[in-house]
Amino acid sequence: MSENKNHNGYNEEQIQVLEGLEAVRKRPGMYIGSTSSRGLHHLVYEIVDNSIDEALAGYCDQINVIINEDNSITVFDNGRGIPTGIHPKLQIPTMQVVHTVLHAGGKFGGDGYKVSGGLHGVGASVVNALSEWMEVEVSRDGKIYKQRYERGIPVTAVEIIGECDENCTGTKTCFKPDPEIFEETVFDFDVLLKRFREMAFLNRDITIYLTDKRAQEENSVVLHYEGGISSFVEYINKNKEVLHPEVIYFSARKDDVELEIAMQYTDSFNENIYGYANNINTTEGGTHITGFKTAITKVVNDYARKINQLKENDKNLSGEDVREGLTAIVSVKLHEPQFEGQTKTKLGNAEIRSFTEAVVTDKLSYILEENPRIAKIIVEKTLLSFRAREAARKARELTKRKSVLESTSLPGKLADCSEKDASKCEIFIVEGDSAGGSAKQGRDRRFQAILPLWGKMLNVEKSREDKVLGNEKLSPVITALGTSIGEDFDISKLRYHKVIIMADADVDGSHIRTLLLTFFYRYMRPLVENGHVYIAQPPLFKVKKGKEEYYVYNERELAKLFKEKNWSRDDGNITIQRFKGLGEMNSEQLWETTMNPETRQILKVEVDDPVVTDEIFTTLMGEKVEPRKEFIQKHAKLVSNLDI
Ligand code: 28F
Repeated sequence: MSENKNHNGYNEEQIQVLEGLEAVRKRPGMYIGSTSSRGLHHLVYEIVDNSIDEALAGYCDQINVIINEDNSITVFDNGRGIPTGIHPKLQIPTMQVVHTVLHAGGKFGGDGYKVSGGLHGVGASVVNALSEWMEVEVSRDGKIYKQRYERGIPVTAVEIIGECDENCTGTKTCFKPDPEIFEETVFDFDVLLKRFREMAFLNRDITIYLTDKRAQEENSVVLHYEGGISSFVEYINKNKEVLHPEVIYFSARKDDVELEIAMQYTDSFNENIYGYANNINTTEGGTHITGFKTAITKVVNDYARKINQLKENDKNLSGEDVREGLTAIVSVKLHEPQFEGQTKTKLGNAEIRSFTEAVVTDKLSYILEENPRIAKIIVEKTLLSFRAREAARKARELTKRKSVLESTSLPGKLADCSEKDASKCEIFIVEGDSAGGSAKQGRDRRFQAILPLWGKMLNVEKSREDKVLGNEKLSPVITALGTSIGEDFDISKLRYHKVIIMADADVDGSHIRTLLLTFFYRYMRPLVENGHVYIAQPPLFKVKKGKEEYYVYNERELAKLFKEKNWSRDDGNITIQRFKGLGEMNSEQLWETTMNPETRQILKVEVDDPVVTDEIFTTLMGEKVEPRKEFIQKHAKLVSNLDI
């Protein structure tokens, strides 16, 4: 510790620490993505990641996460416990360094598996800076050490508060997110449950205990899956029709790289391939996914030829054909992951591509040889897809003029806008001709296009691409957006950067909205992932009192209006009109309340977790009725005005 201190008694290092914490509190979004509910839950992941790192290093197999009554969080593990000795360079206890120096969390340098990488690796010091208070207890060397911080600044020294068994070691961190930073400080049990269930699937040796102490009856779950990522595939497929009962699993290790793959085919038409690098969901893919896809296409083609299902001069089955209906987890653990891409979720390590390709080629071909029954099922499924795609292609060739993808003519029902710069344009996809009519009248035709929906909407969850292209309700949407669908999807051809679904606030409206979202998610996924899809929020009520007129969007706002105005519901001259359908508003009202960018409220559709999203679409739109009934029964309790 250098002696020279500035006037308020801080030395060089301490000033650097204070500046670091200050930077975090000034721009928290730079460190945890946002200060919304997503950022709030990120704090828990950062702390738990440190326990996971300790588990990946082989020293911890139990992690406890507790949501306390005051919405503070307690996490503790049975690892070695953060070292409490004086840090050689900074001359303060290492335990204090880990929690006050930015990015000091790099506890293993290059020689361990670190969950943290990219956005994920901000470490405990950022959580500390964004917490009203944090208390850390370390048990090691037979003693219990404790330190308390407030908004990142130590308010006690590292003190010994007790003794413990020599072999009782671990780290316990309690923290309360700072309401000065976070708009929302209430944790969502289900959000944490989904994430830690995923962690338990990905790390079969770890048990995660998640407890919610806020409700009357304490809610606690134990997350531990012996089957690891095979159990993960079973979990994802639980509401799907699987084509072969057993999950295909294989793994390999070379130097410090560990690769695990689990896969199982279903009768659905979409593919669900999830990649992970050091437990981080690589939503933008990367070299492990490329290697996997290249290899399975080759192996399935070779096997199809071997059993004469593909003749000598037949062309190869495409990757898309081979992956139709496939659920797979590709999990790789490596010491120096390079995360690339917009959201730092694309694995860039080149050596992983060839490694994955070699392992899959070697292991999967052996498994197909040893299991001809499963192999035959896979080849048949792939051939089915190939033939359907050929049929769709031929249908397109034959009806090229009319085909929805190449036709230059836009759908007759589209009222286009004059602006040509797509980034300034919006398209409202409107349910029903009457609403479509008033939307056309009410809109600003410079940058707002209207496409009224008509005809029978298709549930794409159960349909292949050729049916989708031919559907009279969807083909105008495909043509109007201009991007094509599936493998041909090209976001650069998008004609409107806001695609706004405008449907009635009733059951039919919700159904249309869900069917459209299923279509966008299954056949135009990048449209959703890049944040182009929105949901219009028409007002639910119009409240009139004498000359005064208010549009209100939900029950909560209605109650707030009455409270602010000190009105009472049985006040005779007040009238409350409930809008059941968009058609009940004239074009001015529709413009003012739902379309005018200055006054409207639109909801951006965001994909938080692809595994959860797939599960919801499969449950709500898939073949099996039972899971849908369970889902509705479970969630219907929470819905106030459920029209049955
Ligand atoms: C509830 C949150 O933070 N667990 C942790 C360890 C263990 C070690 C460690 C952590 C900084 C630079 C090393 C112990 N013994 N749970 C946690 N468990 N950090 S955080 O080291 C951090 C030091 O280098 C640890 C030997 N090596 C590492």
